[in-house]
Amino acid sequence: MFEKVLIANRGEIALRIQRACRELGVKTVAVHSEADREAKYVKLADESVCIGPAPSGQSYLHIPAVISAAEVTDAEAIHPGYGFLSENADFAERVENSGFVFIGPRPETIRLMGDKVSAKDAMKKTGVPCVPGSDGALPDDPDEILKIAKKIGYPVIIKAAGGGGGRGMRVVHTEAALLTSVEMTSAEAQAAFGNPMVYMEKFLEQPRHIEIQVLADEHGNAVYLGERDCSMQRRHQKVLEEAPAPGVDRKRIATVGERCAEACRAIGYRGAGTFEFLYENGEFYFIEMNTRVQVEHPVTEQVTGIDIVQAQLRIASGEKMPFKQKDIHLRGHSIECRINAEDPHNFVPSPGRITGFHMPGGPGVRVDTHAYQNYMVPPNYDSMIGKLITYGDTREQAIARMRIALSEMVVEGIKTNIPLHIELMNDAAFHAGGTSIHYLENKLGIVSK
Ligand code: MV4
Repeated sequence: MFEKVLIANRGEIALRIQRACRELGVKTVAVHSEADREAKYVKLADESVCIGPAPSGQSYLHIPAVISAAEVTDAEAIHPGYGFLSENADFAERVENSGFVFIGPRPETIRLMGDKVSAKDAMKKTGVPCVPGSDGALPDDPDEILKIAKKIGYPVIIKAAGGGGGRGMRVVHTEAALLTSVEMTSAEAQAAFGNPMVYMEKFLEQPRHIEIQVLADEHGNAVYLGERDCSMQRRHQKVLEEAPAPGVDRKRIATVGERCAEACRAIGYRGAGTFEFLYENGEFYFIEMNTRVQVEHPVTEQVTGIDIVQAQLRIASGEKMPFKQKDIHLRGHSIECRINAEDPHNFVPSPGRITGFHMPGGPGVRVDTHAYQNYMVPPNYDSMIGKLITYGDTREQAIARMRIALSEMVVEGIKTNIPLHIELMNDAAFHAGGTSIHYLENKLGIVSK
């Protein structure tokens, strides 16, 4: 195991990684911006380095500053967390070329999955079910494009190869609108990602967003840790996640999960990863792969008993995974509510000082947060200040515990989305389970795209 790991992130995930390191006897280096200087998790780390001013471009995204911090502190490995540099293949490459271990997949893998066309192509080849669509990027020939759409059938969706996570896409309902939509998506993709390549898929109207968590080591072992339902979202921001996905046939999960694990073996995947699927009418359709630890990883930890961040550290240090697929059993149900510093009605961020802070507890309650009484939520970053995670033998018990935990939770001085979560815990469709990706936006009265 490593002696010392640098955590190239901030907030709750920086603390989460720090805890995993500490349990493994690994020393930690926190890097922070000027805005995060006083944060408690920075003081809790064995060492800390200020890497720049508040704007992330000059701190958490500034590759030379992060690598210099690893050099001056003599860290052996760098954990990128999620967001920031976590899926930046150039960063992973520079980390390795500077003699450090990147806690994540090989840079080539990150690059392969960063290009959504090559990612889908690789997955299709290894037997992962994909959304019907164009074979790779769209050609230039307009007649060919029209032919591809006719074959798929309208509505179709045009997506940028360089996009992902909801950026750079356009739905097309008629042949008349197709070519201009392709042109516009391509032009926008060139401007936003420096890559004009676009591809086409059948547009699924009411899917759920279900993802499969995988772990793979450098010795050819790969397992899937079940699934998460992340359908409750607003403008591509997940609001609540749960595991397992309500009402999905376990045999289907096992089949798709095994395909994901097999794909990992086929491409020599290393570390933790997530296969994102759309799920409609009992079928799974791969859309993207995430090569990082995800915000919602705790619900999988709760139902599998596996510490995903520790697994990342062990895998990166070259260890063999201590479990096989037959050792992995899902038990009970877990729900995660993302707690954001924002107005619960209009979702405008609400940074500022937390004047009152009380966290819930009791059986099956987990709180992952870096916040505390008197903590100043900086305006410079994502508004998520923590995650409330409950576990129960059944979904009903996890919901009951969540309702109680939310009622106990006190965050004063700033606005939070706790009232929205309380409302969701009392929502009939949420109770029934299996709502589509459009449910929350429709409930909130936003016309979904
Ligand atoms: C789709 C889709 C419907 N059909 N692809 C949005 C985020 C990106 N990861 C993929 N996205 C979608 N791709 C096809 N063929 C609908 C979405 C989508 C979505 C997906 C997951 C979670 C939330 C979403 C919200 C709107 C649209």
